[in-house]
Amino acid sequence: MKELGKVVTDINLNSSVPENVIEQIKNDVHEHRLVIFKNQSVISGDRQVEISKWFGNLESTFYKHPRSPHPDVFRVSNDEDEGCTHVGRTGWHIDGSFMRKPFGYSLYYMFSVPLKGDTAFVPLNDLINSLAPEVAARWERLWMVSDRRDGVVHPLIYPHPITGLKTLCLHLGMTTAFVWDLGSDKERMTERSETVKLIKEIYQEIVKDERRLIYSHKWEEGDFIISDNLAVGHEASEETQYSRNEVGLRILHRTTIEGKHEPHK
Ligand SMILES: O=C(O)CCC(=O)C(=O)O
Ligand SMILES: [Fe+2]
Repeated sequence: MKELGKVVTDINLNSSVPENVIEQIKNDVHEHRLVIFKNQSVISGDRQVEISKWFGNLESTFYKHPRSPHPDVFRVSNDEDEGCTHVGRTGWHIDGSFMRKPFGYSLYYMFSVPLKGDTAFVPLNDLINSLAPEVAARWERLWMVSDRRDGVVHPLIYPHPITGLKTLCLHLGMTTAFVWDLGSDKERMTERSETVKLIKEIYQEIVKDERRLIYSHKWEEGDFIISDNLAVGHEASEETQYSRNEVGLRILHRTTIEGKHEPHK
């Protein structure tokens, strides 16, 4: 199992980054699924948007908090006067699973670093490879139905559009049902109780063996993370909601890049 994430210490994202280095970063994002830039000085909303554009067009579906530094920056916080609270706490997910084409990349900059408040990431291909064959075979027969917008339906397991590696389209907090065997004569939508059971099963597979598949990122001053959103699931830890008085102010700036691919088998 390849370790999740590459740590980069020799790039200053505030200086102009040469084209060939940008290409290398893009390759690294697909190969390592997370690229973690350390020791950045303050990255403005405008600069985060510029960096994000290396990866495509921004797509901003979130609530625009008045304190957001840029209309395309989602401002997440543990203080509702500073940003949106309770984000990413309803379950393991990829960003934009409610879209026909989920976001290709998510970029995260911790503008104000709290004492506690990790973001946890799980590599989805590793998760699939860790499943018992019987479980993998069942999951291959499932499609998720989003509880948002028009209730888009995505295959739970599908090949990543760029790497070709199997990945998951999931949101354990925003799935209203699953469909078994979509498009076949065995097609069937789950009832609530079966939906809940499947969500629990997926959750258990993610956290099994003392969370050995999970990388929990403890944020440090100057961290900037670019993720291959289709290849890693994530969840905001419980500590992300601890109060400002207890752990200090947490402000995360997130940008998301328009997906180019509809997940398909
Ligand atoms: O607050 C976090 O650590 C992550 C929240 C989240 O899921 C997101 O910003 O997409
Ligand atoms: Fe998220």
